[in-house]
Parts: sequence; structure tokens; C-alpha cells
Amino acid sequence: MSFAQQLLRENESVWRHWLPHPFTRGVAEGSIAPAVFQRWLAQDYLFVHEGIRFLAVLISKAPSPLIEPLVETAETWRRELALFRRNALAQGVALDVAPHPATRAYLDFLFATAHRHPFLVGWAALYGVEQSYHDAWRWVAANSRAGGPYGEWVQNWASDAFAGFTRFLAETLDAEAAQARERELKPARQAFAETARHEAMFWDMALGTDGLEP
Ligand code: MP5
Repeated sequence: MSFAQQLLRENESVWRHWLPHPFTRGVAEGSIAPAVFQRWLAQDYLFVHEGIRFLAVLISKAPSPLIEPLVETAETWRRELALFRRNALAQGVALDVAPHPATRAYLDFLFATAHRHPFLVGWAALYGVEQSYHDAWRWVAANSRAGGPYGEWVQNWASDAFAGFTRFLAETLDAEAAQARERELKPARQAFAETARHEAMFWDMALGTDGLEP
């Protein structure tokens, strides 16, 4: 079993927390309250916008062949911001909100992981970020009718192109792990596991289960 497959296997129970999550189930069924979706929209916009700094740290540590794929990833995230802005404008959602503590904690974790550890560890976190969203939105795609109001979001993360991107992340992770020292694999496992838990907390936050106002 490849390193990426091991990580997925080791974190199956966390994955099950949000596959599906009441939030994504609500999106698939079209029953999600607009205010709940809008909270996710504003917080995820912040996540992607600030998350580009995480990519920047990874770029600074990347082996040469991975510089361009990471710059392309940053460009994809930048383009994605237009999708958020367009939807926010259409729904009258303010995007200049403060980060929810769950968003802040996720971002701080990513920054610290990329800064403090060898490149492989940050890459493992990036793989967790992207694979988890791909799986979450692929579930939405498989469980909602085509042409629903959230089609753009589904297309963004559930597409074949995005699947190809997550495969690239997994294969590169495997190649990097094969060359890494054993002492780097443990923090990489931890970073992936922690990423999966932040994903769980992010969905909980979006749903508003903390009971706080958006
Ligand atoms: C992603 C995201 C995927 N947008 N939000 C969270 C909480 N996790 C993962 O990242 P991207 O930049 O949208 O591909």
C-alpha cells in the first residue's frame, strides 16, 4: 500500500465524520439554510485567500520540479476566489468578515506545519486539504441532482480535472516519502491526521454547531 493510501486508511474514522457531513448532505438535498451556506462561503473564501500564504511557504521549500506545480496551484486558488466573490455578490454576502476561530486554527496549523517541518510534511498537509475537499464534494455530486443551485461548487472540487490533481498530489507524496528518512514520515502522518481533523471542525463550524452567530 502506498504512503498516501496508508494515510487515507489511518484516518478513515475522521473521514467518516464528514463523509457525508450534515452540511454537505444539506447542500446535496438543497435543504441547507441560506445563512448557513453563506457562513461557509465567507469563511472558505478567507481560508483559500489566506491559504495562498501556506502555498508560498511550500514553494520556498520545494524541490525544483515542484515549484511550477505549486505556483499553478496558487494560481488555481487565486482564480477560485473569483467564484467566491461572484457568489458572494449575488447573495449579498460580506467577505470582509473576521476569521472564525476554526478557520484561524486551521490556517495557523498549515502555516506552522509548512514553516517548521521539511517540505514533505507540508506537502502531506496539502494533500489532506485537497483530497478531503475532493471527497466531500464528490459525495455531493453523487447525491444531488444535476443542475442544482450548487453546481458550480460541485464542479469546482468534484471534477475529473480536480481528481487528476489529487492523484498528482498523492503520487508526488509517495515519491517524496520513498526518499525521506523515517523520522520525517512520522510528522507527515501527524500533519495529515491533523488536517483531517481540521476539516471536520471546519464543517462543524460552517454548520454552526458551536451555536454562535456567523
Ligand atoms: C479546501 C477548501 C480546498 N477550499 N476549504 C477547506 C476548508 N478545505 C479544503 O482547497 P482549494 O483551494 O479550494 O482547492
